[in-house]
Parts: sequence; structure tokens; C-alpha cells
Amino acid sequence: MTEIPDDHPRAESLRTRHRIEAGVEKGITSKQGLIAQGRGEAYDYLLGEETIPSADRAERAAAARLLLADHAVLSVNGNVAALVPGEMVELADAVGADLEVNLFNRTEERMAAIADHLRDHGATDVKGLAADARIPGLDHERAKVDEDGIYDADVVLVPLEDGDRAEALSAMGKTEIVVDLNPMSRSARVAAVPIIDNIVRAVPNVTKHARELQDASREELEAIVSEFDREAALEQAERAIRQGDLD
Ligand code: PTJ
Repeated sequence: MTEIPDDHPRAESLRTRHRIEAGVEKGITSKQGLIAQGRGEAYDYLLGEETIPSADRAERAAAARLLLADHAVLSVNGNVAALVPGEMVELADAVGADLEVNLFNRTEERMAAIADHLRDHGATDVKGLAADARIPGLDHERAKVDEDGIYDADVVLVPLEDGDRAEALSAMGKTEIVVDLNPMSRSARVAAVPIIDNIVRAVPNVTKHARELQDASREELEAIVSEFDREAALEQAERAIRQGDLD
């Protein structure tokens, strides 16, 4: 693998690509995950590869929402496991959430490889392998969830999937926090808190906000959640993408 010099203008983006490639080689990420990353990269390029102010507000609202949850679950797919395994474990610890593997291209081998990978990064309990409950109204593999995990959760973090699971979870009455660089994706559009940012920046920033809010009262957390304007967040991201200058 070619060494990427730190002063390369696209160093971060190239390193992220390599992490996805390594995920495919390890049997963690699906080949479709390479395509998904390419799609995400294009939006990120137009966003200036930075966390725009509306995304930072969404990340703070997400931290508050996770801290308020009775039972929060962070869903992990093959791209998330390749890009931010340790960061997801840290976020789960910071907000007292469970981690659950949930795959579109589900195989027992990939499920086990991702669970092991998360444990190698410090996770103690990884859900998703029991698959003893189903999300109603979905007829593909993403419907398979753990009864004491996503099925029971009141708040679910759903990163990187443009799909119908987000709609089905919302129909179950769950509060969804979505991380997706595409503000027009269906998942971002149904989310209570859509985070339009690269997952590699978003997850550590949600954790940072959660640590800052650790001692905040319920009222303060509720105020942060209710002041967050999801429509404005989607609109501001779309405007940044459409009008961004490419200097
Ligand atoms: O691991 P599996 O089997 O569950 O499959 C996972 C993928 C990602 C392959 C599957 O969910 C998929 O095909 O997703 P889509 O439909 O391509 O949607 C992925 C969404 O995530 C797109 O809207 C991308 O813009 C967005 N995205 C891709 N990379 C990133 C991202 N958003 C944030 N950060 C990224 N790094």
C-alpha cells in the first residue's frame, strides 16, 4: 500500500478509503460498502470535508437525545465497523448505549467478524447475533434484530444506510439519529436528528458533546433537543452541497 504523505491535499480521504479496503479484505465490509463510501465521499467533497455548523448542532442534539434515552442502541454495519470501531465503543460508553450489529448483506461470517472486531476495540457486549426479533414490515436481512437490543430500544443511532429500515423503525415509534452525508437520503429525511457529516468526524464529536453534557440536568438536555430544528439542518446541508465553492 502506498504511504500517504500528511501534506497530501486529500490525505484524510485517502486514509478513509484504505480503511474501507482493509475492511473488505478482513471480511468485515461488503463490496457494496466500497460503492457506498464513494457516494459519501462525493457529498463530503462538496461539503468541504468539514463539520458544518448545522451538523455540529445536530451532533450536540444527538448527544442530548442519547443521554435522555431509556435504552439507546448504536447500530453497526460493515462500513461503520471499518471506519470507526473504537469511536463507536467510546460513544456507547459515554452515553450508556448498547452496540448492535445489523447488516444488509448479512452472513454469519460477517456478523461474527464484526462482533470480534468491536470486541478487539474494547466492546464487552455486542448484540445482533441472537436475531430473536423482527422489525415489522421489512422483508430483508436488516429486519433481524435482538429482542433486548434494537427491538426494545427507544432511541437508535442509524449510520450509513439509505434504506427502508429507518422508515420501519420510525413506524415502530423509535427516535432515530441518522448519520449520512446525503441530506436527501430517506434515512436522513425520517430522522428526528439527521447528522449530515462524515461518520469519521461525526461519532467523535457526538462523544465530545456527550462528555460536556454529562452533568447537565434533564431540563437542559430536553431544551437542547427541542431547540434543534431538523428541517433547517437538512436544508442547510443541502444548500452547502449545492452552493459550496470548490477552492
Ligand atoms: O454492511 P452492510 O451489509 O449492512 O451494507 C452497508 C452498505 C453501506 C453497503 C449499505 O447500507 C448501502 O448500500 O448503503 P447505501 O444505500 O449506499 O447508503 C449509504 C449512505 O451512506 C449513502 O447515502 C452515503 O452517502 C452515506 N455514506 C457513505 N459513506 C459515508 C456516508 N455517510 C457518512 N459518512 C461516510 N463515511
